[in-house]
Amino acid sequence: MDLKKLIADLEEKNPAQPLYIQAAKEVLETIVDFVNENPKYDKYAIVERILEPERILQFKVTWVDDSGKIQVNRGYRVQHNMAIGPYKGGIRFHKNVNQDTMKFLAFEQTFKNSLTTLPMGGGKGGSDFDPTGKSEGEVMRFCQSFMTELQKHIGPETDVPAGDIGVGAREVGFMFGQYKRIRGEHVGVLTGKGLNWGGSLIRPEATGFGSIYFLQGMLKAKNDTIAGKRVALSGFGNVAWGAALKLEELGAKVVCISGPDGYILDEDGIAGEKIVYMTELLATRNNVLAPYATKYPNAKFFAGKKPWEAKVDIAVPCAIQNELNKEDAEKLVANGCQYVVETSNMGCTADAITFLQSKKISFAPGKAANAGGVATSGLEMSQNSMKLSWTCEEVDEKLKGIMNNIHDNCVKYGTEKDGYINYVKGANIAGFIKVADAMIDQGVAY
Ligand code: 2IT
Repeated sequence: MDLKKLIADLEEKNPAQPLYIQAAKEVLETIVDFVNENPKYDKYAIVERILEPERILQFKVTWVDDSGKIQVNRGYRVQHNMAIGPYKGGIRFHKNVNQDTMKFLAFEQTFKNSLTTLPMGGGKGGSDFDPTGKSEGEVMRFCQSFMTELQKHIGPETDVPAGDIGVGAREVGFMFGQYKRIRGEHVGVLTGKGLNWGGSLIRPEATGFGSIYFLQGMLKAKNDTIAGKRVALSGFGNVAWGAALKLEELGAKVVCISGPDGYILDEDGIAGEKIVYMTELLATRNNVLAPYATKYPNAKFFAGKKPWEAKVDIAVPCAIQNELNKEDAEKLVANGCQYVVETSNMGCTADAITFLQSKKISFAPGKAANAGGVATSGLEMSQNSMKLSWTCEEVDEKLKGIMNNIHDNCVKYGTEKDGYINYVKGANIAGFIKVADAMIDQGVAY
């Protein structure tokens, strides 16, 4: 493959889509040697084909707010790649959602889902609907209107959405209800469902748990252990919550969480009832973390700042893309941080990753570290198909096995001559192989 030409074409074909270009460029740069060693991929133009989403749906979502005013939003579903299974990926409700966001997330999802070893293709959806401060009725009417259109394009064997930023169990419930109302079918068309109606145990915790299981692999690879480590998380949503629970269980000390308004430094550790309080703050849907410092006066709140300036051993970005830039990475390294576990999708900028790798920091990319969420969605799909439910222990064991396997694959394809594990390269190559080989087997069909 001609890397220079592919990147030039990528930039020309996707004008004003910096996120998609960032995600795709990272993959191209890390798989180039592998692809050139295996000529079959060029013969079948796999790289050119994988760069093009199979389908991009954009639709209008109108709804009536509590004051009776008509609101208009945009809805999206990017069906990126179906080679190894039905499209699978979350739905994001966030004011910054646009086609670029959806494309980069769907692209990442294809590689991530491949890494899980479960039969799931890659997709992503969402809307620029901003849930902040919306009433329950408004959220329900929005979800119903959104699903009225989306249901034309999804199904348990074609495309199975789930939650993401701004979409939790409540929104999945509203969307599931509308799908069922229109189609008259109670099927596994969404994951992240409630336990009483087809959901899986451990799915709520899975993204955070999985990321910490992955971190355990990173520590083990360096003969290190988790107990007593100081950890900064960003965000205070579902992902940070799951990570905080697992970190507490394993004896690490979480000292930071963050919100759009700033970050909390709590030297007493964010554990126990404080993790429960995080979920209460999230449930207010005001998107502010400042009240934490009022409730726990020993904690300090730094308005408008990011947690990467705190002195920690481990940083776990759990919020949103490009939340950790080179300057942040420099501060972390200067303070002795040894591990960065990207748990948000593309949470670090490209130059932050380059910097961390140049300092031989152990860095895990989101598509490997956060794959536990979608992996457990895959397990939810399996349970739906069997019409059975597994216990917590069964799901958790499978999740652990999947995360260990992803770690092993990153080591297999990403270990460099000096022994440094380039997890970005390892994840991209391992994720690529399965999708690429399936595409070759299936002929020129996308
Ligand atoms: O980014 C992600 O992997 C998710 N939001 C979860 C997707 C899923 O289908 O469970």
